Amino acid sequence: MQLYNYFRSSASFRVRIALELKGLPYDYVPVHLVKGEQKQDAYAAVSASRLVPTLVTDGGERLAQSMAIIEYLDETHPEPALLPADALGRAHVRALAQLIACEIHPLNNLRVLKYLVRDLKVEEEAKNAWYRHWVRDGLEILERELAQLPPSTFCYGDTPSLADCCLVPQIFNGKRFNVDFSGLPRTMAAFDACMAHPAFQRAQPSSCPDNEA
Ligand SMILES: N[C@@H](CCC(=O)N[C@@H](CS)C(=O)NCC(=O)O)C(=O)O
Repeated sequence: MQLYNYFRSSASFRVRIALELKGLPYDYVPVHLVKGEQKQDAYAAVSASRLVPTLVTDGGERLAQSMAIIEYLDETHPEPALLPADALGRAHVRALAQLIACEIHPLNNLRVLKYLVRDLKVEEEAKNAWYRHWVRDGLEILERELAQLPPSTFCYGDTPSLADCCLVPQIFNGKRFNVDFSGLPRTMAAFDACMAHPAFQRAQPSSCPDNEA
C-alpha cells in the first residue's frame, strides 16, 4: 500500500495511526501542503479533491477520505478492531470520531485558514482566535459526550478505536495553535493513554520521514 500524506496533516495522521495499530506496512509518499504540492499535476492525477490522505491499495485502488480509509482497513484487516463488535458501540465510536472529523477539523483546515487571511483579509491574530475558538468549542462538546459514557482508558473502552485515531491528531494540531486544554479530563486522559501506545508514537509527525523539526 502507498499513503500519500503530509507529516502535519491531521487527516493523514489518523490513517497512519490505524496502519500502525494494525501493523500494516506501507510506502510513505510525502505531499508538501505548505509548498502547494497537493495542487500540482502529479498529485492531482492521484486525488480528485487535492486533499491528503490518499491510500493506494495493493490492487491499485485509490481511496480518499480518512474515515472511509480507516473503515476499509478495519474491514480488510479486522485485528485489532477499531470499531466495537456491537452496533451501539459502533454508533458511539463513530459519533465521537465524526464530532472531531466533521465538526472541528473542517473549520480549521489549511485551505479554510488561507481563505480567511488571503481572501477575507482577516488578520493573523484573528485567524488564530478563530482556530482556537472552534477547536476549544468542539473539545468541550467532546468532553461532555465522553462524560456520558462509562469510564474508559481510551475514548471508548479499553482499546484504541476510530475515535482515538481522530482525537490524537486534533490535540497535536491544537497544541501548535496554543489551544487551552484545561478542564478536559476525559479527553486528555484518552490522549495520554494513546500517546503511551507505541503505534501512536510511530505515527506521530516527528516520526515521519518528511518531518520538519
Ligand atoms: N475529510 C477529509 C479531510 C482531508 C483534508 O482536509 N486534508 C487536509 C490536510 S489535514 C489537506 O489536504 N489540506 C490541503 C489544503 O487545504 O489545501 C479526510 O478526512 O480525509
